[in-house]
Amino acid sequence: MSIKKTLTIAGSDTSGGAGIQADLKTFQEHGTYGMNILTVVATMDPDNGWSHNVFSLPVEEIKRQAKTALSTNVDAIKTGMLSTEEIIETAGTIIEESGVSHVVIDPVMVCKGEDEVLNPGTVDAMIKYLLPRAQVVTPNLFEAGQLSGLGILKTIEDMKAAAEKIHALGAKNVVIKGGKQLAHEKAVDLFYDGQTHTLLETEKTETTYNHGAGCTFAAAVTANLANGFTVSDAVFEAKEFVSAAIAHGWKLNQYVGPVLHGAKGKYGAPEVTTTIV
Ligand code: PXL
Repeated sequence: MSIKKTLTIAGSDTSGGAGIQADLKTFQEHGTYGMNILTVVATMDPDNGWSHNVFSLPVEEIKRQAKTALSTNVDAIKTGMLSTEEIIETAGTIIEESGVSHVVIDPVMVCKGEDEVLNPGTVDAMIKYLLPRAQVVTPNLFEAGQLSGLGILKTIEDMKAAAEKIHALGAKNVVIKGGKQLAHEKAVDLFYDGQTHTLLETEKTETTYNHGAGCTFAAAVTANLANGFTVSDAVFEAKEFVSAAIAHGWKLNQYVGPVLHGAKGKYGAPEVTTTIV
């Protein structure tokens, strides 16, 4: 059996927990061969409360990377931080030209701890260029509220309504990560395949060391699809994988605690239950 090739179009998180670092570590843990097209370099200033700076690469350089990566016949593509409308459009074109059908869109809009949307206009660009090409889209609560136009989502019913709107925008499968933010006793995600709403639940982990969880989840879905899983099996395993990674999150410094990407392989995963709602 040949090794599957997984490609992420995303930013570098210099602190190593999120971005391409999370993606490549997660691809490796799933036995796939990881590659990347770098879009931005994110740095954090220790002299200024770890505030983020996002440096975008020129689109020409992004296209040059795409030519390299796509010459290898990749099996699945994931997107992460895309900082401008032009970069989002470029990512959409790269996906289209790749002919790859396993496409996971993680619609990153903010970094944890930062509350500004990356750039006005990026939400509309994601709707136009990325959602119609998504086999799976993995917004968090905030991102799902933005993409659906429903604003702040508070309940499972809100999440269901948002998932249906995002599906209608062209994404074939939608996973809304409620995580521990939702007022619910478990850490809950909602999976919608256009027909059925399924809740995936785990026990909440009381930790703030969860930096990179979103990227890790989407990367796990991507690798699972490359490895031939069905979408629902890919999402279920990704929930196990990220729940283990969060449960073993750790303190990198006074500002940030990343998830432990390799936790499931080392320590096993918490139980995930599914319920049709
Ligand atoms: O977690 C979102 C995220 C994605 N990609 C990059 C990041 C971050 C947050 O820090 O730096 C590159």
